[in-house]
Amino acid sequence: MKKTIVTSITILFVLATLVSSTFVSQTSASAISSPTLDPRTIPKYVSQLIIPPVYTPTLVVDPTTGAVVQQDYSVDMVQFSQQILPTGFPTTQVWGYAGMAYDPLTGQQLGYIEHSPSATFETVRGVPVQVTWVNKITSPSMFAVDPTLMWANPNNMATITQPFTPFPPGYAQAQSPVPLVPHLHGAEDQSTSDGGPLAWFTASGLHGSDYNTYIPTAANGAVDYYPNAQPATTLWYHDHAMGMTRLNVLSGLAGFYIIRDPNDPIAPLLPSGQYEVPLAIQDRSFNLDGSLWFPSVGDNPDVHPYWQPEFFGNTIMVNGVVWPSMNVQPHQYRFRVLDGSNARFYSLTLTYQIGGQDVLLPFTQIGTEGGYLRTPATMTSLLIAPGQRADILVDFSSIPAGTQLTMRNTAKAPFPAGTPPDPQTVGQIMRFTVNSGTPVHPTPLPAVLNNIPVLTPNSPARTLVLYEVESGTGEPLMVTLQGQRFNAPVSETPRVGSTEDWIIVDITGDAHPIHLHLVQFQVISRQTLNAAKYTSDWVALNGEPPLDHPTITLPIDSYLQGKPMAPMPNENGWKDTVIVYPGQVTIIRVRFAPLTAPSTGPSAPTPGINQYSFDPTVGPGYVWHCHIVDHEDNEMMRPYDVTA
Ligand SMILES: [Cu+2]
Repeated sequence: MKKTIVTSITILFVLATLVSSTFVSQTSASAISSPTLDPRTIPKYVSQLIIPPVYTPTLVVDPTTGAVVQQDYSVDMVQFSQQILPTGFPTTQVWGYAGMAYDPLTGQQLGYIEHSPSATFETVRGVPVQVTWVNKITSPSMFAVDPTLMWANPNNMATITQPFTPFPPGYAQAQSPVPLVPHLHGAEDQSTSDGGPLAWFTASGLHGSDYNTYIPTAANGAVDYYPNAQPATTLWYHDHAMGMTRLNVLSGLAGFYIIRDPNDPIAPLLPSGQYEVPLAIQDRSFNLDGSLWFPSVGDNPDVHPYWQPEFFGNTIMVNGVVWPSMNVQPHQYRFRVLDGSNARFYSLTLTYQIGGQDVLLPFTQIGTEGGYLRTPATMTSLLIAPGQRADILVDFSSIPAGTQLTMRNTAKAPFPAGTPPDPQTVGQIMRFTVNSGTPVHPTPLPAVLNNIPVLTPNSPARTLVLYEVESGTGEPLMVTLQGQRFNAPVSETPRVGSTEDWIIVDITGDAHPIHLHLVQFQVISRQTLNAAKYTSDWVALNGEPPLDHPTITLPIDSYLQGKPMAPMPNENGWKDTVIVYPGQVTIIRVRFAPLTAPSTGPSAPTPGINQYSFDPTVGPGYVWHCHIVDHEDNEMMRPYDVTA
């Protein structure tokens, strides 16, 4: 049976190849401008969910006490094939991180594991981590590198001019070698280990201007040091190379990084072991041969031959498997949810049927990007944006055995005003089936999970504008922060120890998940503003972006409408990525000090005093950016420097 399926798919693939090559010779754009595998032909819930393995560290032990003082890892970036589509469909060539790993449930050593999303780092608060990252990608980029963007450009290729070359083949000088740089998203780390966009390195040993290595290593690698002093949470690691992040992450370069705290009073109350599962949700599109599809014709092909403002896949993948199924016990589960997609937001629900009626299963969010929420938030729908994590508890203990629950998505793309998801495809994420067994009901949680301190600004606020530059036909040409290009002089130079309000004004048409490196921050408020008037006055003051002068601030006060809105209940914690809505002002409070610093008293951080275990003013500095990686790749990222 299986063999028959393989054969017929192979025949289909051969036919499709013939058809598509015929098209390529005639109209290359139409043949490659849509994926060839219809997602409605992919059976759902036939593959079991895969739980990523865990990297095996080399433990550095204090010879006197025997205590583990550091965890060392060696992780490669490699290309391999993976069964992402259901059995019987072709495998998919992907990139991923690879290293020695073990099965988290059995503890069994699995050897050298290649998977995407890749193995998880299981780390301990207070035990620093050192990773030797090695770029072993010797094949060209799978997708069209757009050399008209500001990008890594390892070959220093000259500016390209029209007529642009269609992809494939694209520009050989841009496709290879592939610059990569792993970034640990959400980490408190020195900028020399932060994996900034210009710290890339290639398999052939070429380096970006910010390339840095904590200790000497091979030229195709870099060693990063993560102090791991911050509270227990779910971080993730992914590629961050300049102007190529959307391609490298889509290729598969992402994974979880979990920090656990042995003194965490909440963790013992939570589901663990087989009941604790990371879920990386990513959208993808496929060709009939199983290969990943990515657009290679730009929205404004006269300016950017390949760049599109957002990639939305037509298929949902969880932990590297399309539309997986998971059998669960009648027990509470802890899911660490990551939106690892390029641009797709998700509004997630859990539905099942009682008497032919759809019923929503409520669940509880206990944590966000920086750790536990102040108080648990019970909800029936979770909104999550690219880059964000949500730690949720789902109780299956009162659901009858045999019940099937579907995790669905209702978020429009682009968010919030785009197209509703097709209920038959990207409107579905995964399925849970409740096994029979003795139900185990959950342990009640305390009312307060985390004493999130109240921060008080001790430095001036910054007003920061999100501005999209459009062509005459209204198509985006670039998306900017403050109307500035990435390589304009650094304008954000917060002092170490300061607490600042960042007043983020979104005068684009879309929501943007804004992420700051180094810090976790607090969401203070959102408020509507008269965006049309603010935009016209801002442009009258500054001119049309991209600007060639420092941005002149236009105060928001006279444009505000209505009342400020409090953060959502699931935003009452430390966050590193915040959804900024169009036509709104979103205020976040950012403290350039360790998460563990007190908020009051003589030890509270003050401007100019560094409380980190490292010096954040040393090195190439940090970035803040939109985590729609397609935006980040086209100017929606700016450097920022922490200053003494
Ligand atoms: Cu954006």
